[in-house]
Amino acid sequence: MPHTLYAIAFSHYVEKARWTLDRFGISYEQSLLLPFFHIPAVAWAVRGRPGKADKTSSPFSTPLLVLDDGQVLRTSTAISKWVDTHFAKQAGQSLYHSPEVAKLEQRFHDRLGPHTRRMAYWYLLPQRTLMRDIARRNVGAAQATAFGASLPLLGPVMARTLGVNRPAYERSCAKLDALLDETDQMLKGRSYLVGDHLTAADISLATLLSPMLRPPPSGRHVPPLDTLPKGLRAHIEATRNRPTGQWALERFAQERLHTL
Ligand SMILES: N[C@@H](CCC(=O)N[C@@H](CS)C(=O)NCC(=O)O)C(=O)O
Repeated sequence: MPHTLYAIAFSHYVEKARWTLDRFGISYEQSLLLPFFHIPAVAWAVRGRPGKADKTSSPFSTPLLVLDDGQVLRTSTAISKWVDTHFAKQAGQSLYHSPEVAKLEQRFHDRLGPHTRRMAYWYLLPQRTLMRDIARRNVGAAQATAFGASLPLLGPVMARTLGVNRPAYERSCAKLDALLDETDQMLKGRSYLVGDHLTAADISLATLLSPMLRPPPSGRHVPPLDTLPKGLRAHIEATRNRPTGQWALERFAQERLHTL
């Protein structure tokens, strides 16, 4: 059995895990899923023994990697640490060469990922045709059709679960702005957040920012910029014009695309 990555197909946390795996040429199969449809798939994969909820996700969250020996890695950070121990260190490219890296990774996990996700869903959830198209291009036909048909029901549940409402959206915009002020400063004159090669901190920042950046598509289908709602496009353009946005696009171009 190959390693299997359970993945909400367009999740930025999943993309974080995929980047670390792909960087070291680790092969795996993917079970590509949509929100809600991931729950039975993950429950089956962990044989009914879900993990723990954290600040940003439920006990059934993805990414989840089932290794070829049956071991289960339940979070993007656990996957990244496993890649570090078994592959990156040997290659002299440790993903965690300083304690600062893990601190930054946690900070982006808690303070960046949930906000870019909420901002994206604020614009996308009301666009049912676009949501159905994203589903159709990311997973198999049966799942996409079932998701599309359930969207009038699932959309509001997703909005409630993820706190997608105007006041929370506005708070997320302000939090993203404040975080980018910090990272713009941190990245001044640097190619990497810590040290002189790519670490888990860089991968976290670039991927968890990606809903507001729309880098070239890597492991998933992301709609072309001109098909996105105007407000979302404006956020993307603003992020791309910031030093952190330019840095992240450069990281995707130089250190992600060739790993695909
Ligand atoms: N702590 C998790 C967060 C992952 C996360 O938030 N995943 C979302 C997709 S963007 C998810 O699977 N949500 C569904 C759920 O929580 O059940 C990690 O870093 O692996």
